[in-house]
Amino acid sequence: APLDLAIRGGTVATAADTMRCDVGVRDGRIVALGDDVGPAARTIDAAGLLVLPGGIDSHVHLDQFQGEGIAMADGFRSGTVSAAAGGNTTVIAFALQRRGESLRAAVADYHAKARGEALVDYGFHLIVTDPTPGVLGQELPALVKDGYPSFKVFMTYDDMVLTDRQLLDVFDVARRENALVMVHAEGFDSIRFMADRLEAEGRTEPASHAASRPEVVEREATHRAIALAELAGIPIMVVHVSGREAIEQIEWARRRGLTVHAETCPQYLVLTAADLDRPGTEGAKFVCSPPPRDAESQAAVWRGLAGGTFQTFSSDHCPFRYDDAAGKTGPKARASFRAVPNGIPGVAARLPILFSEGVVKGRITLQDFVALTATNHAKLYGLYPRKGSIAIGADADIALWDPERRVTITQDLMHHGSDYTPYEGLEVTGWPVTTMVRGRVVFDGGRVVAEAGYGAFLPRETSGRRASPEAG
Ligand code: DUC
Ligand code: ZN
Ligand code: ZN
Ligand code: ZN
Repeated sequence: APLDLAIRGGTVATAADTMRCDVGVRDGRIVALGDDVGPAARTIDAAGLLVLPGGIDSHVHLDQFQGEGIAMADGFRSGTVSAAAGGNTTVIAFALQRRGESLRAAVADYHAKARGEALVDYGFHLIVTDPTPGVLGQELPALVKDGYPSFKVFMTYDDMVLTDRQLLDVFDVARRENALVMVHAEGFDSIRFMADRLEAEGRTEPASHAASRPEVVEREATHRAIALAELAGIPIMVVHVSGREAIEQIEWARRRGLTVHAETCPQYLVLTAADLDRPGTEGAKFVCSPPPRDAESQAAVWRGLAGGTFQTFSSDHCPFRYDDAAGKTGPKARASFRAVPNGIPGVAARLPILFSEGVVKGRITLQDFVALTATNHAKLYGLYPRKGSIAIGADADIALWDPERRVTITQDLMHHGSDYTPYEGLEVTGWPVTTMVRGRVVFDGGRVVAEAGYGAFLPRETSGRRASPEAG
């Protein structure tokens, strides 16, 4: 039978190779790769373009409960449109357990939020905030088997922080069930101590957000998370690693033979703490946790991306409206950095920033780029080999990428619900022109071309069948 689709004349890049070849698609899957894949009902001319595995962003927050009166700026519709606009074909969002709530109920809630809304495929990590005996003994083991083999835990925030004992109890479930734990490593008491002190000194401006959680706060928590994981006998994933000091802890753990995976994000490459110190309340546009650091830490993050310290590069897309952050949530938000919600949008900017600053500037290879933005996400989080590569049998999840297009990042190109982008004005080379999910073009030439709800939920596999990530 003829193919449904042939992508002809492009250059295919995977985590292992770059090759000139055509791609044949039938029933949503890649069924042929080669010089001549034969007749097809439809042809896309990819001359001059890279044919990349669609981006997998394994760290995005969509419609996640933030506390009374604070709304996230993207639900599953606008958030996945933004993802597709940025060349992504899969996102893994979070299902947040609220304290006192069953984890099962939380998962049902987030499915309801996503149903009929998503443009790209999606999965859920679980955020465990209340590890009761029922959660540890029944809910988590059952949910891992149902396709949620990864949990995030927090070492800070009033309504999320776990004690060391609770972390160990969750880690122990992960060990038994072969799940992967993602750790938010910043120390709760250290941050409160620093924030109280800054507030007492009248230092309530947005820049104090960064001052209240310096690198030592992240370094201490990273070290503690690694030690607890060693004690429990599990690998961990340290998410949103911001700079030199946390990297040193991760590299130290690796030298000890421990399996510590690490993720970093665009804000740690192109923003610094000085951005939080912009005039007025403008700095609130850059409030995320951990905060961006300094030029020395940016250089350390680049070394970690090129040298294999980091397996994944994610956006940590966590969108709010500046008008809300700076004003609408009331005088309190203006009155103190402590009231500004923590998070910035980035799902549409992630790939262009890493491609331009990394591949074009010669800091990482094209193969590193593909591993860091797609393949390793699929491998670590149980989606490989269906997702994350261009290979026979894989879903035809593809970003057609113009490696030479020069673009200035602006708010209107992001297609997200935030009313700003922290990357406004950044000039990049390389841009996604067409995004295809399971053989269907969903975003093309700056426009949505498939209906909301096309994106499907992806149950994921546990680490028993999880492939190892590419070395960097
Ligand atoms: N952690 C995240 O992963 N995202 C936003 C805020 C936070 O603390
Ligand atoms: Zn976090
Ligand atoms: Zn690893
Ligand atoms: Zn996050």
